[in-house]
Amino acid sequence: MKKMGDMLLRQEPFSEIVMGNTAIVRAMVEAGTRVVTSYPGSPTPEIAAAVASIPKDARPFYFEFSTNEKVATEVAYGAALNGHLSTVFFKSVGLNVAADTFVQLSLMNIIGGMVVVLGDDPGANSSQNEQDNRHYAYLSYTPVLEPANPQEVYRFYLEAADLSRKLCMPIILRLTTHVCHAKEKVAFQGWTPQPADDTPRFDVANGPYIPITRLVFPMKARALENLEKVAAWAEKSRLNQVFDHGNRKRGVITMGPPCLSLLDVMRDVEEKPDILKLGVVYPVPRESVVRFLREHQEVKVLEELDNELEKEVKAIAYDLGLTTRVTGKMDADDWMGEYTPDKVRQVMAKTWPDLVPAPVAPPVAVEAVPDRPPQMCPGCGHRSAFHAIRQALAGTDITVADIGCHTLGFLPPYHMGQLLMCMGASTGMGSGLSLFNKTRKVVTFMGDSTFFHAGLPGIINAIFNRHNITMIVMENGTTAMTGHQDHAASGRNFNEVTDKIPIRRILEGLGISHISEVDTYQQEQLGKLVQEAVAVEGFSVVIARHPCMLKFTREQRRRPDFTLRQVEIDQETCERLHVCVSEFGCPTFTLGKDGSVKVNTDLCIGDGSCLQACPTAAIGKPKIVNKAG
Ligand SMILES: Cc1ncc(C[n+]2csc(CCOP(=O)(O)OP(=O)(O)O)c2C)c(N)n1
Repeated sequence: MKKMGDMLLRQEPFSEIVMGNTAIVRAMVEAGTRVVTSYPGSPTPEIAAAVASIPKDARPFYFEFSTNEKVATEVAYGAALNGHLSTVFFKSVGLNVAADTFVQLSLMNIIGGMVVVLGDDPGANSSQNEQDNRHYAYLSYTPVLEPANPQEVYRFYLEAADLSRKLCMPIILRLTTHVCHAKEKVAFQGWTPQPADDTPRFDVANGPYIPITRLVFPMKARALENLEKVAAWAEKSRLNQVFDHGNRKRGVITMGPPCLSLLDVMRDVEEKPDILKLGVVYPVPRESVVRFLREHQEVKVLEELDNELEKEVKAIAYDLGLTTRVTGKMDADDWMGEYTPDKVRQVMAKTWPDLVPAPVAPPVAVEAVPDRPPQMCPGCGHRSAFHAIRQALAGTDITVADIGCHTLGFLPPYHMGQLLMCMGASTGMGSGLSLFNKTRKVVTFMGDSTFFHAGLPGIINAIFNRHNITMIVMENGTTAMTGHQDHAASGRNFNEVTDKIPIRRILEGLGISHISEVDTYQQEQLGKLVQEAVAVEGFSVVIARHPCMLKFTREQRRRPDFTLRQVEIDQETCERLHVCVSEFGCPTFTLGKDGSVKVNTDLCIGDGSCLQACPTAAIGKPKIVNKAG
């Protein structure tokens, strides 16, 4: 990590193979960014990992993980009003949480400049939907730059920062999963550290900053004027690019990764269409589009997810009465998933079958890759919790999931969590499910990071409105699902020890009278506490606690005195009831064709949480094995 940190601060120009998520941090350094904020969410957490690789005292900017995306946006905005170039980054759905703040940003005179980095997720690789955040750009009058690869991530961030500073307005840098995680050799320019100006420059005279009543109108007018300035700049921007193949019959207007896939698909095509690749995707550079339309008889708009660009291009063609035939999604009917080369080949083959032959099935049948459903790690405290809670509940209860590793409780064999929405939604949904419901207990789950992120309003609502539900806080001390980022109850904050804000004390402070807590490995006790809690009329809480074992084991394995322990199954005692496989479900156990159960020694971490699951006590206590991790 130190090596990465050193690289990110190198002063001479250099080239290095890096991810998009790393390239952007170098750009932040070069641009003179002073404040960076975030809340973790894929595909962006590696940006924070790259930030963390620069030691705090050498880091030229302040970084924080805020409690959620809205707060992160507000912190970055506040800093920018003092004159500091700021950046906030988060995942696609993070913008839904940040939206109430975000949509006002373009109304404000953000004197320091502010770049909003979005990690959109076509393909829903790690999100609960595929939302196309270009829609937010339209509704908030915020320009969008969209890079296609790590080199462009670096370049586009520098442009976004510059533009944002000059026009004192927010700029969205829209990344997608592919761009965040792709690796390529990126050429970086040199960097000369500049002395920071820490004068707090906030001045009401730069405002208005209070968007109420009639003030809203001049502020909105400012946003619209800024958008026009960006549109004029976009016409000349080298972020837009024409690939002139001398084909005046057919052209493609595209952007980001779909453009790279298109170039790939067109490699062997003789009559390659011309390509207009937009880097400024909102506002669309109208003149450039008009020129391209006039030059071609047919234009295909190729874009991932929704058809924002297609609507723009068609509207321009219609307004000017152009006869160019424009096609897009409406013809190709392909609104889902990443535009990989295979996908783009399919789409293009529908539009121009004479140019791009439809993909043929591979000549040799390729064996399908076996399904690998997500699962909890060996030793995961959530597994012990779900195993115990499922047995403790009556079976008719309604169980409500929340977002996090514990969402996986919905999978067989636990079936704990029958509905899911978004972070922090479990308590509100559970409250609704408890209304007019005298017969089925409602049990909701929530992770500890989620508790602080968006959990509290629903909890306070349940207390205030006396909803009859039991909440189980799955406290593992970290934001596990997104890669172990700290949160307010972790006792650490971005690598530094800090005070915990204890969840129990918050709940007590809210006046909840029934709160119990237990380590989830104490499965019987946990089951009893859950039964007691659901018997309570009103809002009750069980804190089901166990440290994230993936994090714990990783840390242990780095210690020189680490010894690996593993469990063993006594085949004499084992009655082949298979509870460890079919009910406890630790992936460590594998079922042989002869019905015997074996321990997978590549997986077992010797936590011993499985011992309680075996009715015949055939699983022996974890023993030291002569193998270091
Ligand atoms: C609005 C939003 N922001 C971020 C994420 C990414 N994300 C998925 S799960 C999760 C939190 C997981 O932490 P926690 O609640 O502690 O549960 P754990 O994974 O530790 O069980 C986050 C931040 C998201 N899904 N939605």
